[in-house]
Amino acid sequence: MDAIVSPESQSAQRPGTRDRDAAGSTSTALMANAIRALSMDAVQQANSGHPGAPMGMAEIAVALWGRHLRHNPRNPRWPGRDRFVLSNGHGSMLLYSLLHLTGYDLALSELRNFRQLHSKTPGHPEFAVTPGVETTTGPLGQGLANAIGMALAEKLLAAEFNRDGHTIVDHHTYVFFGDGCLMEGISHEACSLAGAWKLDKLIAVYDDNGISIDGAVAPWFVDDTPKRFEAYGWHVIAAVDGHDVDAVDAAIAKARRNTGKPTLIVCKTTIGKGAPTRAGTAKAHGEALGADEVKATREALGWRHAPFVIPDEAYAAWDGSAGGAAAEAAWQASFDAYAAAHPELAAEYRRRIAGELPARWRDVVRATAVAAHGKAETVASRKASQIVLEAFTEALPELLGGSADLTGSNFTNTRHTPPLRFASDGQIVQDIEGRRGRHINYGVREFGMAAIMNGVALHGGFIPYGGTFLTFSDYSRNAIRMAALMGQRVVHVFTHDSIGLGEDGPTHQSIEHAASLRLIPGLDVWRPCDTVETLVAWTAAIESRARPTALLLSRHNLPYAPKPAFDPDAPEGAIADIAKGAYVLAEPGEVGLHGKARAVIIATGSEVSLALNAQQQLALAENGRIAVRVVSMPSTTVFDRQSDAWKRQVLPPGVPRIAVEMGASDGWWKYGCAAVVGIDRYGESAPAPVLFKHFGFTVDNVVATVEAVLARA
Ligand SMILES: Cc1ncc(C[n+]2csc(CCOP(=O)(O)OP(=O)(O)O)c2C)c(N)n1
Repeated sequence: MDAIVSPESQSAQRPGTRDRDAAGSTSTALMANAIRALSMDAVQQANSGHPGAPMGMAEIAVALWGRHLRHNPRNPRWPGRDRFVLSNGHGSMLLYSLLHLTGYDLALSELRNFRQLHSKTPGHPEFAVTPGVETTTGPLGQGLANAIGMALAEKLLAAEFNRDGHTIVDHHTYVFFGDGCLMEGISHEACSLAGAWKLDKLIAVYDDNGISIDGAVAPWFVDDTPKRFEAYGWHVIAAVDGHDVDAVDAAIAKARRNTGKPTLIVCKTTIGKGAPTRAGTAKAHGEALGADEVKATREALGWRHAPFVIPDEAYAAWDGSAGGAAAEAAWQASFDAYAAAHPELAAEYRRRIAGELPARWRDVVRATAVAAHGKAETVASRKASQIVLEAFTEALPELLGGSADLTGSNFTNTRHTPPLRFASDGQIVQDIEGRRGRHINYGVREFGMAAIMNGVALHGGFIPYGGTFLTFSDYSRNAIRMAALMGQRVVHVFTHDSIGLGEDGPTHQSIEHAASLRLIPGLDVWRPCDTVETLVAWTAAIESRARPTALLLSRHNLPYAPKPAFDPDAPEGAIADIAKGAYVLAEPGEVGLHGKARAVIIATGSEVSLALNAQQQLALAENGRIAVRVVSMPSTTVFDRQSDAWKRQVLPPGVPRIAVEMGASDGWWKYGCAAVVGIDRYGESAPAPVLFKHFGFTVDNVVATVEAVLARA
């Protein structure tokens, strides 16, 4: 462990940064106090927010943003920029102040409107709302995991695209965080992986102020944080005076020279530094200082400017436009040289960063669909997913797979995705064919996996997907929600999606999970019934550039559902219908009946074959030859976005509907169902066929339910 207690300016200058402290400490004090003033004034004006962390981290911010961070305020999205994450997102005014002061398109009026409706300064930093915000933070711990995902993406892209003499992927990921992030369990999951992955371009700065909402953390947070991170395999720089810009600068410079390990810099700070009576107290954490304390803070800091007035010298000291433009130009020049030497690689890099799919993508979809339809295999949908992935991972090098220690159950790996491994020097191991890993063993870390995938997606260059059992989606749920809130293309492969997993029992059997995932706005949930539907679900997930997707897949085998509308010479029509989330799979004519359906059975996933069998049985003479239509609804969330015309076409008004799904019945009533064959209690431990019978997922029960509905009508 290294300790840096005395200032030792060893800042390695990079293009786009300059040592603003050449004029002496006046300029650093001015820069830090500009952050303090803006933060306390904005929180005071809103009478809501968190002044303590921004005021306490002001000098740390001067050291990083003033001396190291490679960024261009005029173009926040250029690929060569360093990434910065404020994981303690409640300190959002720190980031908003920095973005404003360094020259991003964030006017002072936006800071005056802190936390107000439709301002660019919401209470917590939000991706795509404020230019320069790399990820949405606030749920503590996740920003740290996002940063780790970003650093992983950088490392993987560097290995894939850099060539001798052409280092085009070469940036750092910096993350600030506090006690709260460290107390959250996800910090363990993610930081442990960062150590295993030897992410040496990751520099994490801990705001060690010893305060959280309930007060001084000493009674409930006794971890030895430096030792904890050393145990993860991090390089730790401890006991840095977080109010000494030169000391923090020296620590960052040292971290940047470090190779083979991520770096933690522990900065001792005082929360609310500068506020005479609030500094060092829990009150500074999340309350406006109050008019008197704001006034007293101004006096104590010698800050003679009115609220929201920043002197020109402070703007001049902070301005990052010229340096940023130079940094970007330097990167562009190196990229141009790369493009001249390696035109195909450069084109591929541009495509990957833009998140576009290759030209032949749709041909791959078509061919995979035709093959699946032709084979009409009976397989579990988790296996169908792997069959699709075999084709898609070959066609899309950006697919970066993984599983939370259930690879052999989730079937997330393919022949094209060797396991990702790192050598002791941090290099990515290549297999005998020279391939680097593309499938991540996340270990038993569902939440960490989900939040890291968000970071990978935010970085760009990859489409991350990761697997676990559907029931454990609860562990990752908040990260799934964050992906949806941010509109990120992340794919969750959730297998073992029902009581159909059998003997593992109720702890593992999903009941409410499909319904509850469908409640997350912006998340698409698919529960396909066979190989072709699984292909369409995966295709939709990959083409949904601004949405995450959850694929709910069975453990047990599912027969292929015949698709009368599927034309192998022109499969596009059938694919497009399935892609609408629900479609008519079988009209009464498929079972020899003519005339209109008297009822519609709506089924998803593994229950589609049950619905088809019930349709057949209802058509028998002893059942009175009841004509029913079977609608397969692999995605309610997608179907809900379709036109009214399509909805009426699939679910004709006036015809009773019966839903069949092995899960909570709640969500089905919105489709006007007359009955739902579902499960509203926990499962049981037994072989799957026994459970299907026990819970009423039998042809007889579905038939009886339809008959009862018609008898009532
Ligand atoms: C997952 C999660 N749980 C709870 C909160 C509510 N919360 C916001 S800040 C905070 C305390 C954070 O303490 P620390 O990181 O030390 O921040 P500081 O007091 O230094 O500002 C809590 C519990 C949250 N934002 N996210």
